[in-house]
Amino acid sequence: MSKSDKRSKKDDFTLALLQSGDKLPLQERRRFLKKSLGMAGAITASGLAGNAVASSENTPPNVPAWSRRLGSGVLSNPYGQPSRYEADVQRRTVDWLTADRIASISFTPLGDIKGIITPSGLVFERYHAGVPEIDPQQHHLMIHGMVKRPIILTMDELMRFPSISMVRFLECPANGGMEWRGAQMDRLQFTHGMLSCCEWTGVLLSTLLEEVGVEKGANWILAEGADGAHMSRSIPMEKALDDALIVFAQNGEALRPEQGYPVRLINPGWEGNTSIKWLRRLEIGDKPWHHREETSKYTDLMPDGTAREFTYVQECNSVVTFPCPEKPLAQPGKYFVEGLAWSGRGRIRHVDVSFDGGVTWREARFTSEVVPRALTRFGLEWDWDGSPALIQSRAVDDTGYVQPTLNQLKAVRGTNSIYHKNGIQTWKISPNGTVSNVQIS
Ligand SMILES: Nc1nc2c(c(=O)[nH]1)N[C@H]1C(S)=C(S)[C@@H](COP(=O)(O)O)O[C@H]1N2
Ligand SMILES: [Mo]
Repeated sequence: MSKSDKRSKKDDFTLALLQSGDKLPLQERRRFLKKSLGMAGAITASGLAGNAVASSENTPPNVPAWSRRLGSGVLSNPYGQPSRYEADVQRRTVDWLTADRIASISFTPLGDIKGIITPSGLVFERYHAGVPEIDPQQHHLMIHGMVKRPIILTMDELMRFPSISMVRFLECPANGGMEWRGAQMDRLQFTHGMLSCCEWTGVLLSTLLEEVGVEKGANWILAEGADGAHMSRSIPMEKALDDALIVFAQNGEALRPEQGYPVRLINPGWEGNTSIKWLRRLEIGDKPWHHREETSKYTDLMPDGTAREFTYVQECNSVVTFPCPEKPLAQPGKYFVEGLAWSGRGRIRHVDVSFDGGVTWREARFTSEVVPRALTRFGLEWDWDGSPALIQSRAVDDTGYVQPTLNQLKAVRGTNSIYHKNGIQTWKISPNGTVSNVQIS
């Protein structure tokens, strides 16, 4: 039997469509419409009730305009870009948050992202003195202090060490920090978008420490950036010997300038500010440095007036990404509610979702791989009857830590903090399907 004989009736029909070049003859069209009406029942059952297709020249069974002409050729876009119809999927900033864009933050559009990898161009950006333009030929990484063989590495030399890749989230501890005293952001992008998850490639810091030979009593490492802010953080040796990574690539390509090109530190699961970008210097010492970025900033003011220092780990957190303020519900019916969960301590073990503000809970299922210290996607079916709802998610990690309610968190932390707000998020669904950011007491 030849290949063409194997072709099914359906293929013939498709072929007819392609060859007809224009509208179908009336008879064919009726036959097609009958078929699609037959399908309507199935569509309803899957929750797409009432999806009225506006008919146009490009609506099936017509052959759309773009099938009747040739497309653009290879290399019309040597570095691929998203479709222009996706132009709304972009990083955004909140102007009142910062005085100017040199020391500012832009947010990841979490509501638009699929899967668990954040495309490089959508990774939130945070910097204290703008993005330096660094020629990798002129950039070096110096490792010195309490070591036997201090070195100054070129980027080529760095890349000759054995490298590894890992998918890990990166979160600024200020994520959600504008809402300790009440809800005020009107998009998921702004309530939780200081968060991304990439595949990072680089050399384990432990590999480089072996190369330089750490002296006895050396327990801390200062990481310093080459940007105008000289962003510097003290990293305990334990983390350096565990999974700290000296990263030169992200999602399969060189780091983006915004993310620290040509080299940065990634401390998986730890507050983003410790993951020093444009890394130029690692100093090995016997005590922490108590630098500006770990005293005046990135400490947590507690209710008793003391401040917590070195609060590195990003605790277990989660958020519903659909529905969300920028993705409202069109009408009552069946939906697949989705969200993201993550924990700086390891894997996500369990996620529950509530539709009544935390009175009752239903177990969600994972819809992505469950990778330690990475974003984990979850989802569950929901039949919305059109009545008001309060949607929440609550994650548990593999240490058994349960994501707290906002009130539980405030009972311990008060409301003077900026950082490390991992309380349960509430979205309020109104009968007209709009979604708003609320806090419930
Ligand atoms: N050199 C340097 N490193 C830096 C910063 C900076 O301003 N300068 N910002 C830090 C902060 S506060 C965060 S949250 C992360 C953000 O990383 P990203 O911009 O790749 O998302 O980088 C960290 N590393
Ligand atoms: Mo940050």
